[in-house]
Amino acid sequence: MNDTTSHALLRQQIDDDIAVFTLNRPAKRNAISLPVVGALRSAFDNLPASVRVVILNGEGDHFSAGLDLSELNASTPAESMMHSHQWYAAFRQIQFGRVPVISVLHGAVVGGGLELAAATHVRVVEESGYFGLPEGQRGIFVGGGGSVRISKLIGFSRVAEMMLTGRVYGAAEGVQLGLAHYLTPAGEGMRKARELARRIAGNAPLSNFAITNALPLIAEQPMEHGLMTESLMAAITQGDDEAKQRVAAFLDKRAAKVVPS
Ligand code: 1HE
Repeated sequence: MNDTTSHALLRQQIDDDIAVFTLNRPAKRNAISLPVVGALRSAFDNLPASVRVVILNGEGDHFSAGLDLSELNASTPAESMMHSHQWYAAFRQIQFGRVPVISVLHGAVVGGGLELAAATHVRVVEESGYFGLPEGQRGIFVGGGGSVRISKLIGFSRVAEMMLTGRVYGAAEGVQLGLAHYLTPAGEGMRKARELARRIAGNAPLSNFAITNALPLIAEQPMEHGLMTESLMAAITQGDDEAKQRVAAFLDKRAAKVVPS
């Protein structure tokens, strides 16, 4: 199947087992409005069963300028809180959905754009990419899960420093810190993401699910709980027919060995 949907806000291209979702609001630097949040949620809620990996990128010169600041005018505290909860619901579908998500980052990856990137599992940044949290300058606070997710990536002290001083990290620095995993030259991010997506799609789906869904929960658990959860997840994945076939293939010398890259 090769299905391209030119949704106004989120373009969707589904090519068998890999879906490419593109934030498509370049005139506003892919600022994330509630309709964008809704489009993301709907796209991740309705992933076709054939899809094994999603790649998320942004149209134009920037991945995302973050929260659509025009939505902040005239909202009450209660409305603002519910606004955040709509982001949480959508980003939950990204982080804890059925399949791994790779983001391709370039240009501005700031505020809510960085919060969105932090909900993805593998992050590729092109050399034009830069990371910032200008909430302090705007007189607001993170509200898309960043204080939780970005703090888990780089530690709350660095998040605090970024927000307090408006410091912007370049692409290479972002990789060193753990904001992204791979650095590529300009225009090469999608090629790298597709290469990674092919590898991820080649894994057993149950292993991928355990990695994206169980691992972050285990990291939060007290040690003995974590070990128990791990052993349960290990038993479930190992009991799956696909695992048995893959292990047998290795023992019969029919499967690829681990090779240094
Ligand atoms: C926007 C937004 C936006 C651009 N909301 N409209 N995010 C920020 O504080 C980042 C604000 N944006 C910028 O700093 C710059 O726009 C960029 C560095 C990203 C890009 O600069 P540039 O020169 O390419 O574009 P521009 O001329 O600034 O913007 C083009 C248009 O996009 C312009 O609208 P126009 O109608 O005048 O053409 C901008 O107003 C519009 N635009 N960014 C609304 N963010 C869940 S809580 C999360 C909290 C946050 O994310 S705080 C961080 C918000």
